Amino acid sequence: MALGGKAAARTGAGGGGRAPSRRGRSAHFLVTCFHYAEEARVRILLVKPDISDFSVGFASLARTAPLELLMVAASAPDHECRIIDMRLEKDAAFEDALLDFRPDVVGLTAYSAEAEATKALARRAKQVLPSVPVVWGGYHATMALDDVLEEPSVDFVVRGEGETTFPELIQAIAGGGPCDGVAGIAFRKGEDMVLTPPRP
Ligand code: B12
Repeated sequence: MALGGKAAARTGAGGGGRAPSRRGRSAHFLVTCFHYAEEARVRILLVKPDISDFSVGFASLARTAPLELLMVAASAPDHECRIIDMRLEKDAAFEDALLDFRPDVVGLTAYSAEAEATKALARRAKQVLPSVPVVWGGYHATMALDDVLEEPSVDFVVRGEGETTFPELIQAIAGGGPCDGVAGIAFRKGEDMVLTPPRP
C-alpha cells in the first residue's frame, strides 16, 4: 500500500523557507504531529453479506445488528471504518461504497451459509479496486480456512476473535508488511498457505 508515499509528500509540504517565529514554530510542530497522526489512518470498509433471497433460517425472520463488524470497527479507533450492511442496501450500493469511500482495506464477515455470497463480494471488490487487500474474518473463515483462502480475491483470513488481531494486521498492511508476525491470521505466499500461531 502506498500510504508511506502519500504521507511523505504531505509532511514535506510544511518544511523549507524562512525560519518560523516562535509562534510559527509551534504551529508548524502541531501541523507535523497532525500529519503523523494522519499517516497511520487507514480507511476500512467492513461488509456484511446478504443471503436473504436464499435463506430459510433465522436470517429470513429477522436481521440482527452486525455485531461482529461493530466489534471489529471498535477495535480500530485510530482508523476510519465504514460498515455496509448488504441486507439493507441495494446490490449496487457495494460498488458505490467502494468508489465513494475508496477504502484502503476491505473486511468481510460470513457465517458458512453466507460463504458463496461473500466470495462474490470479494471478487467484486477486486474488480473495482484491484490493489486493495481483502481481509475475511468470522465463523466460516475460522472453521473452513481452506475454502476461504482458495478464493484468489481473498488476501488475508483473520481466525477467531478479531479485536486484537485486526488492528495489528492493519498496522502491518499499512506499513507495507511483513504480516508473518501477526498472530491469528492466514494468507497465501506463492503456492503455500501461511498460518501464523493462533491467538491465545
Ligand atoms: C448469538 C448467536 C446468534 C444470534 C445472533 C447472532 C448475531 N450476532 O447477529 C441469532 C439467534 C440471531 C443467531 C442466528 C443464526 N445463527 Co447463530 N450463533 C450465535 C452465537 C451463540 C454467538 C454469535 C455472536 O453473536 N458472537 C459475538 C460476535 C461479536 O462474535 P463473532 O461473530 O464471532 O465475531 C468475532 C470473530 O468471529 C471475528 N470476526 C467476525 N467477522 C469478522 C470480520 C473481519 C473483517 C474480522 C477481521 C474479524 C471478524 O471478530 C469478531 C470479534 O471478535 C454463535 C455460537 C458461539 N458460541 O459463538 C452461533 C453461531 C454463530 N450461529 C450459527 C448459525 C448457523 C446461525 C443461523 C444461520 C441459524 C439459522 N439456521 O438460522 C442464524 C444466522 C443469522 C444471521 N446470519 O443473520 C453458527 C454458525 C456456523 C457457521 N459455520 O457459520 C454458530 C457458530 C452456532 C454453531 N455452533 O453452529 N445466532
